[in-house]
Amino acid sequence: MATYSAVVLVVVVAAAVAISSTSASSIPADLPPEHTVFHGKHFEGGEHNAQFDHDAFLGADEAKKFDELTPEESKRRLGVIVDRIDEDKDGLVTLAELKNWIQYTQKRYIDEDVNRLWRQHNPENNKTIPWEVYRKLIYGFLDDLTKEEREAEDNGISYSKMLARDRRRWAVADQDLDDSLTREEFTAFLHPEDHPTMKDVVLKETIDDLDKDKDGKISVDEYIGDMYRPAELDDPEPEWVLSEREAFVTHRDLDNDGYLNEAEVRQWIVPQDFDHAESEAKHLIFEADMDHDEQLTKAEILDKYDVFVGSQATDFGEALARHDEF
Ligand SMILES: [Ca+2]
Ligand SMILES: [Ca+2]
Ligand SMILES: [Ca+2]
Ligand SMILES: [Ca+2]
Repeated sequence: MATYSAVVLVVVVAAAVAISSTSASSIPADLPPEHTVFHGKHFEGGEHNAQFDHDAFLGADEAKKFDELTPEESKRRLGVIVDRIDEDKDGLVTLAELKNWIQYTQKRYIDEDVNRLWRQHNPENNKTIPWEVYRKLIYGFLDDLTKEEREAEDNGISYSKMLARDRRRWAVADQDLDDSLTREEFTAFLHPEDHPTMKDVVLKETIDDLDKDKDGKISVDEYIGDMYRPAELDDPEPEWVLSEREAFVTHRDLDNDGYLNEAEVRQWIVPQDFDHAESEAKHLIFEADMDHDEQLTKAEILDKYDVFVGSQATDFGEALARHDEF
């Protein structure tokens, strides 16, 4: 499990940033794309989240299309993709080939996402989008709300806070300080996870989200509260939560003062040498490599097609599992 926990760490940024989506009921559907584009947690409640792998392997848009397919059609298309991944056409998919593919799909996903939003926010295709244009488009409705409505909090998040957060992220993405974003700057704004210059602001956003009592440091309960909330107050904590508490003490709180400071959160969510695509490629090989030669044949991949892509069958399986609970 050691490799996976590293993936969870990076994804916690995404989960923390996406907190606003948990209060989505009262928020217009077209609110800030950057609060929703992040993918979900790789492991949630200790359960493996297959959707995370599908998104990494296909890109989120493409993964959605596969969810509509029959298992047969899903496998057929996966077969075509495997032939593309196998760059040297030797019939085996290596770690390097799989890693290249994952990087390619992620880049394609980000390009398409930015293209779509760029057109939407800038229909005349000007060189830049000024802050005021973006603010009016996304937060213009705030002008008609009362101060109380703007500051009403749902799970620690209010419209005012979302606006302030976007404003801060915008300012960091704006490299040439003209308060307008070029397409490149806008990409950093929407997808800060891949931009070294955006690391600090993502770190700040994560700490803001986790630090519920606003004392500037993350207690073990704040750390756990982001991943787990008991249904009833006195419910005993499941095993995985107890081991997360232990991980806090042994791996996260490096100076053993009982809290995570900024440096410790940074080390946790943006470790120096962490490679998302490589870690995901290793995970997929681990899941499908039946003969343990650390490469995948097409047969091995198609055999575990539900690990790589979705289909109606997976949804059907989930529906059945849910039905069993009742
Ligand atoms: Ca090959
Ligand atoms: Ca600019
Ligand atoms: Ca705190
Ligand atoms: Ca500490």
